[in-house]
Amino acid sequence: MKRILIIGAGGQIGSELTALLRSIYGGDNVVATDMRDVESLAETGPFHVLNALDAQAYADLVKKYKIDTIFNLVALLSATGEKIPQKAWEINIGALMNSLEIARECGCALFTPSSIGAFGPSTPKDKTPQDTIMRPTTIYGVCKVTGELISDYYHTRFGVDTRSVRFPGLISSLTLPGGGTTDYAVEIFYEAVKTGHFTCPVPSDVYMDMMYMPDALHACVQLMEADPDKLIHRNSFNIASMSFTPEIICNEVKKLVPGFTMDYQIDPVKEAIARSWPNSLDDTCAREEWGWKPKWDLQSMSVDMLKKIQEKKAKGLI
Ligand code: AKB
Repeated sequence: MKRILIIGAGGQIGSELTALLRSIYGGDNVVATDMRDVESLAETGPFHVLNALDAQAYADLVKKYKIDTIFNLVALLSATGEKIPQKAWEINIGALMNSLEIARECGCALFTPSSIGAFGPSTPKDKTPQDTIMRPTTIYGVCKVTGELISDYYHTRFGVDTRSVRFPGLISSLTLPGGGTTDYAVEIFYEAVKTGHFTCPVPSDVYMDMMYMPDALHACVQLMEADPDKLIHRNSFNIASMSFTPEIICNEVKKLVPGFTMDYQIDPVKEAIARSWPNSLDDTCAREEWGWKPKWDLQSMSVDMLKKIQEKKAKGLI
């Protein structure tokens, strides 16, 4: 049975991944940590407040709980990163370097997500290949490419079991994302339920890859369970399930929420970032090397998102 530590467990991915990992490996075997005190994470297993930049406190927890697998989910996202680039580097790379060193010292496997943000304007835009040009123009992307390279280095140089996927924009009804370029694809559902209207910060024609959270969580578990002998790549795998523009998702929401309207107030930073990212990824390597196969598409995801957010509204939670 794995003994898992999650850093950044209070975020969009972590809050749901913690629950899933605890359901698979048992509550006591999954230690959740976050910068902030997140009461709900303490209800089903151990929880500690941890600043992942504090290497000593981080290593102490790994040793105390005899951890063998770390999920490093600490990150400032793309749009926030452009406001405070030095801080973004300090946090994103600081947490990663501590994770790599602790994984090396303590013999842990390490999962660190990369992103479609690792690509840039000179990357082939459609069906972006697994191995291709990576010259991102955001600090977030620079951190992600650095993360991929240094994680592969730790694997080949020190034998650390590092693994990663390039996440697209993640859509979920549980925890809101914050500071990302793809956040609009979550916000649209909340606004559709709350007010019937959404003002979109990303231009109508920009394609980006997106994924429903259950598929993203499944990818984390499946990759960390994959047979290492079958992995040709490690850091990091393209994974994909749906790609759409704001106009396309607006039309999907309109089908499900009669009277829904959307207009645009373009955020120039988000527009520049979105236009620098791929339209869609080729995920053949992930499919072949560890059996990646998404379950959700735009239509099924939209139906489920709206149902869950409507339930939240009925309970007075939003
Ligand atoms: C962001 O928009 O910054 C993230 C990402 C695609 O990595 N959601």
